[in-house]
Amino acid sequence: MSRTALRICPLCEATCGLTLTVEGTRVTGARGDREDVFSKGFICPKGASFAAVDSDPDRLRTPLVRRDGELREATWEEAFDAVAAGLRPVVESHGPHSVGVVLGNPNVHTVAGALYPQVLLAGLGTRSLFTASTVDQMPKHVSSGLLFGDANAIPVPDLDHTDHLLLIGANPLESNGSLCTAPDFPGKLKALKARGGHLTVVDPRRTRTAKLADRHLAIRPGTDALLLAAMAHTLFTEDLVDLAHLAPHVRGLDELRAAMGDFTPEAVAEACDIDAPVIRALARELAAAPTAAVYARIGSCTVPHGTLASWLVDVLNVLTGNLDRPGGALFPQAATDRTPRPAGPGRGFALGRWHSRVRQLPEAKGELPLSALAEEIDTATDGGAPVRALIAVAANPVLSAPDGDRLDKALDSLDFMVSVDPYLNETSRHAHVVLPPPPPSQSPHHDFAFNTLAVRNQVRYTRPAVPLEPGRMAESEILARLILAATGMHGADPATVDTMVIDQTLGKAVRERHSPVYGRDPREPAAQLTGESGPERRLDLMLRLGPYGDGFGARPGGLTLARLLAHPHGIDLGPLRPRLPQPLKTVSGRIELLPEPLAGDLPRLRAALRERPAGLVLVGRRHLRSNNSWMHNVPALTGGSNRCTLHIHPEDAVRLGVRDGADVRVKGAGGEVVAPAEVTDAVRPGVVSLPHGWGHDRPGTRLGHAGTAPGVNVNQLLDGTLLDPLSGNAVLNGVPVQLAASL
Ligand SMILES: Nc1nc2c(c(=O)[nH]1)N[C@H]1C(S)=C(S)[C@@H](COP(=O)(O)OP(=O)(O)OC[C@H]3O[C@@H](n4cnc5c(=O)[nH]c(N)nc54)[C@H](O)[C@@H]3O)O[C@H]1N2
Ligand SMILES: Nc1nc2c(c(=O)[nH]1)N[C@H]1C(S)=C(S)[C@@H](COP(=O)(O)OP(=O)(O)OC[C@H]3O[C@@H](n4cnc5c(=O)[nH]c(N)nc54)[C@H](O)[C@@H]3O)O[C@H]1N2
Ligand code: SF4
Ligand SMILES: [Mo]
Repeated sequence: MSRTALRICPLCEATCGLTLTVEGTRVTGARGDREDVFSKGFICPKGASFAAVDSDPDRLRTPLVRRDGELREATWEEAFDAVAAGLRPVVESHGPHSVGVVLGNPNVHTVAGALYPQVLLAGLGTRSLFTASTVDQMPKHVSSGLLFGDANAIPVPDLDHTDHLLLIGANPLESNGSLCTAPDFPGKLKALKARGGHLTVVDPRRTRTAKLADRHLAIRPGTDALLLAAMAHTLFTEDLVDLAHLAPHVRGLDELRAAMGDFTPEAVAEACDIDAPVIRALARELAAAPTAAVYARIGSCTVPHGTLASWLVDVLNVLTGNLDRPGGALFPQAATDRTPRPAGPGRGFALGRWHSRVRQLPEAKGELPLSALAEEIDTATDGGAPVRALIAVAANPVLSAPDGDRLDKALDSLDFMVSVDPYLNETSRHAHVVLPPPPPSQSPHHDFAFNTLAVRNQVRYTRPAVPLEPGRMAESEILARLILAATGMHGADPATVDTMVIDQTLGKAVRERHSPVYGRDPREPAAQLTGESGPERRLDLMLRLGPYGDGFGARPGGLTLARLLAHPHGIDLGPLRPRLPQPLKTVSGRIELLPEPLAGDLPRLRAALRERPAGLVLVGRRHLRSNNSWMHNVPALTGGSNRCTLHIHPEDAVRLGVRDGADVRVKGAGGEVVAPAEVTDAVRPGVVSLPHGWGHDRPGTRLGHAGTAPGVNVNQLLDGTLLDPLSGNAVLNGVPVQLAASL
């Protein structure tokens, strides 16, 4: 007997609703849920392969504990005993900063990843936090922190309504979108064109997204900040600046005008390899469009001027009056956002409140650069203890961060390491304890993170599609028990973690004037909470205190978990709406157009006006049927065009004697790799491209299929020294490399 069950897809940021086919306790198929209020039936090949991803036989079923040097199957009790015995002595002898925490990308795709890591960090008190954000979007957080006073206030392009989209360093036809949650991003771009809108794509590669564009500019990698500065310059000199409704909320316009002075289109043209008249045209088109949005993603972030580029994106949205207006770029309002406080000055955003031990790199948003993880383990200094123990949750930095070989050795030298991961892979193979979460079909789903980045306000929640298999433990319980084991409360009831968070949240809310529970006894709303589990009660709490919530009776008819459960396909909360000045938390209460740290970084950008790469530079790429490092073990998603090849332009191939299909040796500062060449004019001359997340040939992993076509680890070409200085983000694109034919 088969049945169907709803499940939001966790495999990328688009958050499509799936209808799963379930036979007994196994998911056997997936199709798009046509009634989903947001995705309306859209699905991509990854979502369609949900069953294969979910039932991969290499997923671990039981915890592994290292005994006599070998990882062996163990009970949960043995595993958590080993975690407590491994972590506590390190904390007690070397202090909390000697325990590192590494959080990977899938944490933003799970309920557990949204609800527990912050509790772990607060309980441990460690400053040694490293996440995938510093190989990804940290520059955007820093620019938002400085501009708006809130690192998480990220404007999202109003894809459904805009007349003009300038899309930079993103390839949503493969990635399905990022920091812009939009099921069927491809369809939305086609609809933009069908309604007479205009799409410009800036990318050194002629991607599938670029092929859709009215205009594609194959920029030289790493120079987007120059291009954007020259566009701002043009708006100023041609008197095209029109703040419109934003005028009362903006500070620093004259200072910004002066700071852009040197960045004339002529001055940047050669560095960007884009003609000055084209740059002027881009600026004029942006200003002339009835509504427009500038949107930039990973190709603009993972570069030497990532924070400046991220800042200039929003500067252009402000200068053209497109920030916070329909059709422009707006701040979403998610159902689990905190109760909006009244508009007014805030505390602002601080950078560099502490520094890494070895290279003295500044923290950003409480994090140290992932590129510094290896040295924080393997290098002794006078300034405190190195990282001696590591907690890795959903992270594979051996492949996703620079110089995996060095990290490999560093991880091997740790006193203790625990990985919460479904796979024994390149990173978790170093752990002393591996705690495997259940597959997604056995986990609940709600997009805490992505609803704050969605092109339409909506809320959806799906309970596990099938019950937990015997012997499995929910990831929320795994993380709650891990928190207890790490903080000296090993063996306590994991439910106490949720109760503690609920008590703290309500205890604070009853003292906040703008809270719907202001002045009430916290025990009274606590008693109203519903839900079958701790995480569900916490979701109920957030929904009820949130902007659409029932305020525990203060706003009858408002959102509650019970109401959400009564709408299995979700609840639509309407299009993005203007929200300023409420989201601003700068000290001035306004948008700071030229914050001091960014002004301080401009001399480096001025110097870049004269820089030209001497040889080839490397950029990355994604494939629709991939997801970072962890989906190469599913046969349905590999093969065909999803291969780890080096894209090289025909002119460069001829010049260097590289033949299509032949192996090429690629050298970078951190090492070398050998990959087959794929000669294609989809990359511009002077640029080669390798995808990331490959290199599945290390011993001691359990990834049967991935090992059959392992590919190479592109991040071995990096040595971890190239960073965007303000955000600590790794430079992964526009990296100098040398090629040689391989013998
Ligand atoms: N050269 C280059 N490098 C890059 C990038 C690039 O563009 N170019 N992109 C960067 C970006 S954007 C990112 S986000 C990072 C990603 O870097 P990471 O987060 O380190 O890597 P992922 O491959 O996403 O996988 C993380 C781990 O999560 C595990 N996992 C999967 N599902 C779950 C789950 O439900 N629970 C738990 N606990 N674990 C799970 C997987 O098995 C895997 O071990 O890589 C970065 N690295
Ligand atoms: N299929 C698939 N989907 C994914 C992922 C995946 O691995 N596979 N990963 C997910 C994750 S974690 C993330 S963060 C998102 C990322 O989502 P996107 O940002 O859309 O990622 P990419 O597809 O890598 O597109 C980045 C583009 O930037 C270009 N580029 C490189 N350097 C430069 C530069 O200097 N300037 C400009 N203008 N462009 C440049 C590259 O050629 C590439 O086409 O995708 C998510 N979705
Ligand atoms: S686009 Fe993303 S969320 Fe939608 S089905 Fe594909 S992988 Fe899943
Ligand atoms: Mo990412």
